[in-house]
Amino acid sequence: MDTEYIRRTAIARGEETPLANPYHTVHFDGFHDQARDKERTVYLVPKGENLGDQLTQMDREKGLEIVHDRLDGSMDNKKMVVRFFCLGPLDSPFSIPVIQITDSFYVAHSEDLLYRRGYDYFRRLPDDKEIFRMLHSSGKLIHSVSTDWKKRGVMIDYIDNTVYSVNTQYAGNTIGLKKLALRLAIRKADHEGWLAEHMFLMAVHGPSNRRTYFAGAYPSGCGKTSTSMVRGNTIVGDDLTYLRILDGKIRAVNVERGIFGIIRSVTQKDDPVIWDVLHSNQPAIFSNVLITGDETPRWLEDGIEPPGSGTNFSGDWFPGKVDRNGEEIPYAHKNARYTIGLEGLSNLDDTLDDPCGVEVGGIIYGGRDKDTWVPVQQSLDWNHGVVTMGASLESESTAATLGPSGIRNFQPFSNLDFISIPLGKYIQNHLDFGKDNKQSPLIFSVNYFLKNDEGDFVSDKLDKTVWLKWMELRVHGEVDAIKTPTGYIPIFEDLRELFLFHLGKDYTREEYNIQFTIRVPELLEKIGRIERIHRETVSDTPQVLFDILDDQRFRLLEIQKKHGDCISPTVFV
Ligand code: OXD
Ligand code: MN
Repeated sequence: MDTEYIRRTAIARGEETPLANPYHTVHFDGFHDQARDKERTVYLVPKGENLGDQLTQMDREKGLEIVHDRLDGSMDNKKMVVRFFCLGPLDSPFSIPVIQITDSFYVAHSEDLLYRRGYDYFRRLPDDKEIFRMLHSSGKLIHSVSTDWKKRGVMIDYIDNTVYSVNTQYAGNTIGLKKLALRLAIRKADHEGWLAEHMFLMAVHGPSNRRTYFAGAYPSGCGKTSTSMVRGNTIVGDDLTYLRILDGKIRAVNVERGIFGIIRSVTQKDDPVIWDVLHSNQPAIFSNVLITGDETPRWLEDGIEPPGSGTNFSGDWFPGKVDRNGEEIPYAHKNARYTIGLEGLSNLDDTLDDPCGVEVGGIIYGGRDKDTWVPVQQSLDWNHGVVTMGASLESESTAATLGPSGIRNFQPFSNLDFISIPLGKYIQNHLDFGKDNKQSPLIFSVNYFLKNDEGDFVSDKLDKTVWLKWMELRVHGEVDAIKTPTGYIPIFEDLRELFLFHLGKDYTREEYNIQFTIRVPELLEKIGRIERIHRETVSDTPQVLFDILDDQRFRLLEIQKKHGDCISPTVFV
């Protein structure tokens, strides 16, 4: 079988190492190659075109020259792997065929776990079918690791539907079907009137086993995978979703069939489904974890006593080991990952391969936000959700991208890293998508990271169970809500019941008041930030964005006059 050949060759070439569990391998990326490199990910733009100040771009001809030069000879004496895949279910209105060429058997092996095989599908394709093309070279390797990382680059040639990735191995930079194809898909979606999104897709199970599908956009490392895995529900996908209007309804599919997930803080208690898969006979590739003397993977915050030694991305590791700058090297990287197929998950939804996808009941936006958004709220309507939730999403940076973590960044739709058309146009596409649709999904925002004045989180990791169940009931009009200047928030008694039923927790009015207090000064500052970014850097922002932000500012100022800066939810009842 191809897959077995690919896996064995990855091991034989030292790109992966077998572990004690015969179904597991580990892959290490270079010390400087542990996350997505945003700065060196560049759109190649033909003369006369400009994608706007938010996107990194360069002249197409110059870019092609650079990338061809870097590729020249970079695969000498290596084997070329050519793979055929399909994004989305096969033979469906969502399918996009993709050819991947790579010199990395690790990349090919990862794609086998993550994507739908498409060789036969390719053979059936009409000659004029649009195909995405991915060309990857890890470049020069020393100890199986890309060494020319200073000349690393991801170049997106959208004119030719081709993405080049050179001198890097980290999967977020190299797996063509993941974020590289997403950038091409966003352009295709723009031309064809659908949406390609950085979203999970899941069924939230409501009363009488009703399944209501939600798509959720959270920046990398902000709880997207863990939300899609919340107990008592079923998962369709954790990262990439295509949405199309079919027969007047917004329907969606998972682009992938596997998970390339952050492993940090996966524990047996909080993430039992993933934990079980990672301890079973399902094939898995671990990356940038620590491997102990008995060939077992360990990751940060795994709920077990930290290891005393092992091998990690820095070589032999021991407690107190420091890097060249004197910084302590953790035993595993914060952005260490696992790569698995979805088929082993006990909570997999049975619609995964449905060619027409699932009907979407709700869309959720969530970021790492310490001081503005309440834990959950519903937008006033579609446009209000697109503008004040999707287009206003901000989040603190995480280890999924290179650079410092914890900095508040503009992260519209959690898709900014991948948007490949001018941002204003992308926002307009979202506005248009829900426009004529009587049954458009409801739009919600969530925030798992809100803190109190002492800097402590005001909600618990497991509380997202309740926020999901509340949103599910809202989609069916089965709970009321309280209208505030920023959206509809839950009624205390409903949450109290849901907490008791789903978590056996005695939810208090005091918790509710703290969590759902409207923080007027912070919200006004946020409006100011979003408005400024658009005025200064997004020349094609639709006017309606400014109007909706102005209205929200007005509502907040009015209420501030009457009730002050911190407004308890009881004020609105
Ligand atoms: C990912 C990412 O790996 O968004 O999914 O970085
Ligand atoms: Mn992602």
